[in-house]
Amino acid sequence: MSGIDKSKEKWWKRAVIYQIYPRSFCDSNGDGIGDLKGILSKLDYLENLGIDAIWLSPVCKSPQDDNGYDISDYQDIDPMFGNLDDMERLIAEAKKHGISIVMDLVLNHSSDEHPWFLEAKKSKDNPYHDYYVWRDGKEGIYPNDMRACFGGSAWEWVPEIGQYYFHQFSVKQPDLNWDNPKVRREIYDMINWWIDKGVEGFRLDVIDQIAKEPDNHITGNGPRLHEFLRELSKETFQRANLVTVGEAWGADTERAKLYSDPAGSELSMVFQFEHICLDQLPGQEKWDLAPLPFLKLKEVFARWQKELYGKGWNSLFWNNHDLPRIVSRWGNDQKYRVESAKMFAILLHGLQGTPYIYQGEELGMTNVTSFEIEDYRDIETLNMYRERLEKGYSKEDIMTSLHKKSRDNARTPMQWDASDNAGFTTGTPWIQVNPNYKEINVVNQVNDEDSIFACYKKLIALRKEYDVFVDGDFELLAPENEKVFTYVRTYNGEQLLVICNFYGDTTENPVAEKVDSTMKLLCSNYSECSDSQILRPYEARMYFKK
Ligand code: TEU
Ligand code: CA
Repeated sequence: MSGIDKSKEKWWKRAVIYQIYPRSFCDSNGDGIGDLKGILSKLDYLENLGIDAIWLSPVCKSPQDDNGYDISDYQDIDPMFGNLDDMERLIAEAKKHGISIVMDLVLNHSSDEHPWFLEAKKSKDNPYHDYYVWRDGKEGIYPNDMRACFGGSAWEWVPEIGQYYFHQFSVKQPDLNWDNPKVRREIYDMINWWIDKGVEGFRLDVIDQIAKEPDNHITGNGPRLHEFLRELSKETFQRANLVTVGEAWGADTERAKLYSDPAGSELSMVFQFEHICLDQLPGQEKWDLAPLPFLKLKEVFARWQKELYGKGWNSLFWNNHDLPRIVSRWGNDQKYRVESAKMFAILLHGLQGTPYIYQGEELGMTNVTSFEIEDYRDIETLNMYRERLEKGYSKEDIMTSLHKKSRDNARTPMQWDASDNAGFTTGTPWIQVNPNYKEINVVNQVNDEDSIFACYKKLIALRKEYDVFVDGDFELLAPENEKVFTYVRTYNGEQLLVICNFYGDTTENPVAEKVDSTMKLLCSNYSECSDSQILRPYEARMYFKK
């Protein structure tokens, strides 16, 4: 059992959350797509790992244009994943394992197949018309030059009514109009319905984009954003002791303090991306590959740790379903895969905030470099491929970017064992399994004390054991050191010292003098740690003293 008393206020400060991408986790019926019954069959695995909650990527009814981030019925389950009974069973069974279900709320947009939109596009005076964002215009002359996130114009022409609708993502994801109080009321009722079903938290998809003002070219951080969030929270989340996390690409520390204000007026915590975007140069796209500025990475983490201390709450993550795998991205997924995967875990789990583990991260799953363009499924990837070819990029260049940054790197099936298709399905998987599954899988790791899995399990348990993980302050050590990420946290006489060699060569330990015999080694990624002067490739150590 997770060991967290969830009746306590702010229980999520001590929690570790595990993200499941349902279509890639476990398939129970051989149709090649993961489903709710599949998740149900893996609750023992998750309880053994020790996590406290599952963030479930969307399972509601959806045409699956963006793998469920395009919802056509917020109060039903997509048949591909099961039905409402399965969902209720999952909520109840997970609870017995000490695991809360955190649903993914996609509130910025719906599917164009949602009944609201089907009505809205019938006529300008349809009662649902104002549920979406429309502008008059002429075919071929867009209201303005705004671009959609997955390529093309953000405006789509509907000839029947002579208007354009606004979509920040794909054409099949029309933006909801939050300025309309009826839309907000519908959303609150829907959320309360899920709370009544026993859901214990919500992740809010692109929540910083709901208060858009296309006439002013505003997408993120619109003027009414925090007004909407406070109302949303008051009408729904504040009824129950939930965990709520807002995905906010555009949040800085000042905004994060609003989102996660300790008084609880908006959300529990913010999920922001400043650290993870550092290998993208200003004004460029993520596909334009750039090296990671390591000193900047340390500065960014340190700033968030310091600024939010006592004033807000952050999420801690390296991975999710939109990001490439961290061992492949900033670590070494060959010779030092195990060492570097553990280093990332130790570095992150010593920080203040709520850690998120994305499925397979606890095994050190890697990017998939064997994919040809035909193997990809993600709408963002496929659209970008077409656009860049048209712009004259070489196929080779594009494939290099995809192997490094495609969202499908995170979406290959979970690797359970060495049997066909990694034990994910008995059928044909909707997306191919990473060919390295015979080596990297659950069965190989779950009973091995030296595995990446074991390292994650230990780190999760430590967060429950020592208060310094939750409440300790933060000081970055050796900020100018080009190889080592090291910091110390202190709370009530407890001290936590973390030292990580971020690179694949041996380096001097810049804080060797801080390690003395009074310090207990809580966690590390090499079995023998007697020499405190030298750090081996990707060596990471976590020390504690009281
Ligand atoms: O992601 C928000 C988002 O901005 C991403 O699409 C991001 O731009 C992209 O992944 C970077 O490459 C959320 C969901 O997490 C994502 O899966 C959805 O596609 C998107 O919203 C639309 O709902
Ligand atoms: Ca299935």
